[in-house]
Parts: sequence; structure tokens; C-alpha cells
Amino acid sequence: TTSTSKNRGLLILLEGLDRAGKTTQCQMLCNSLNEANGPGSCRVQKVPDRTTQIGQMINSYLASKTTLPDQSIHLLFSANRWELRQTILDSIYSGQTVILDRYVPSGVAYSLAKGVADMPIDWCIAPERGLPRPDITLFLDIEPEHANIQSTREDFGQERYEVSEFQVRVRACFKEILGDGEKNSGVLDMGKVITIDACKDIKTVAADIWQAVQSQDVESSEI
Ligand code: FDM
Repeated sequence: TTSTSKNRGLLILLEGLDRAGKTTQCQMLCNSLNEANGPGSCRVQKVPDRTTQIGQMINSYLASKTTLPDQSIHLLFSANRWELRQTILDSIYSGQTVILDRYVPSGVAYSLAKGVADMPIDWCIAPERGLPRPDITLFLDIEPEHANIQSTREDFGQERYEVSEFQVRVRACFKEILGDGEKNSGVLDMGKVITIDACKDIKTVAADIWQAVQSQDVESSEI
């Protein structure tokens, strides 16, 4: 059911709040898939990609070194994904599975959570239309107040959005836009959406993610 039996790789998205363990779990899943399907058969793509020029603008905004209108930073995050579009498609159609560490749902949820009057949900989603659609989205769910237990990041609180009350609102927005369980039950079509309890220990979460990916019968349709 996974990439080896198909002529294209999978697009797998891991989403969740800051400190949900996404980066660790992306790496663990990637290692497992490379073991199962051969070295290089899978790679992780961090979003935002802070290495591009747009990524550097995003980075200085997140570090509060620059200020930007909420609309501008929203569009820069989206533009950063559009920069990645072709390399993601190239990887997938060459047979490589790509694991995304954040993507469109973060773009919509973090902006919506700001509660800006002239940035309603359809405005937030509009620039995302046409980006590659994940086959499967794993939402790593945590209670915001439990966020730091799992984290390997000791620098939490340094960046702009790393404030507890804001994280509570982001979580509600994630749930609104992703829905729960069935395909297309949310506002965004992010493929099959599966919620993972990310408050469990790292190995259990990794096993739950592995099982979800294995049990997923992915269509080999166009992305
Ligand atoms: N973020 C991330 C957004 O606000 N919009 C987006 O489109 C994306 C991809 O930026 F606070 C936020 C989410 C988080 C920060 O942090 C990126 P990490 O540590 O690079 O995931």
C-alpha cells in the first residue's frame, strides 16, 4: 500500500502546534521508510523553508527582527510554499516520498488565529489553491499546556507565535480547517486526515504514525 508498489512517492504531512514533536517524528518516520523502501526513498521538507530569500524574510519576522502587516506575512508564507512546489512534485514523480514538516494548514491556522477582521478563512485559503495536495495528513494533537514535555527544543518562547493563549486558538483553528477523521470533512482538502495523540511518549507516537501510514490505502492519482 505504500510507495514501493506505486510509480510515484507519497506526500505525507505532519501538522500540529509548536512543540508537538513534529520535527522529531518526521525524522523517525523518514528513517523507517528509508529502512523499509531503500535509502533515499524518502526525504523531509521543512516548511517554511528558511533558506530561500523569502524564507529569510519569514525568519526575521518570526524572530521579531522585522514587522510586517499580517496580510503580507501570510502571503510570504504562501509564496514560500509555491517556491517548493516544483521540487516537491519532481521528488514525488521520481518515486521519492516527501514528508512535510508543516504546510498549508499551518498557514491558514496561524493567520486565522490572529482574528484579523479582513482576513476571513476564504481569504486565507485563496493563495494556497493549486499547491500539491498531501495523500495523508497526520495531525499531532497536544494540549497546549503539555507542549513542552515532549520537546527537544529548549528555546520555546523565543519566537513570535510561541505564546500559550495563541497556541490554544491555533489548535481550535487546526481542528476547524482539518476536520476530524474523514476525507474532506474539514474546510481544506489535505487528503486523509488522521489525528494522532502526541501527548504519548515519543516511541508510541512514532508507532501510531507508522501504523497510520501503513494502513492508508493511498490512491496513485495526480496530486
Ligand atoms: N507558520 C508556519 C505560519 O504562521 N504560517 C505558515 O504558513 C507556516 C508554515 O511559523 F509558529 C508559523 C508556525 C510557527 C512558525 O515555526 C514556524 P517552525 O518552528 O519553523 O515550525
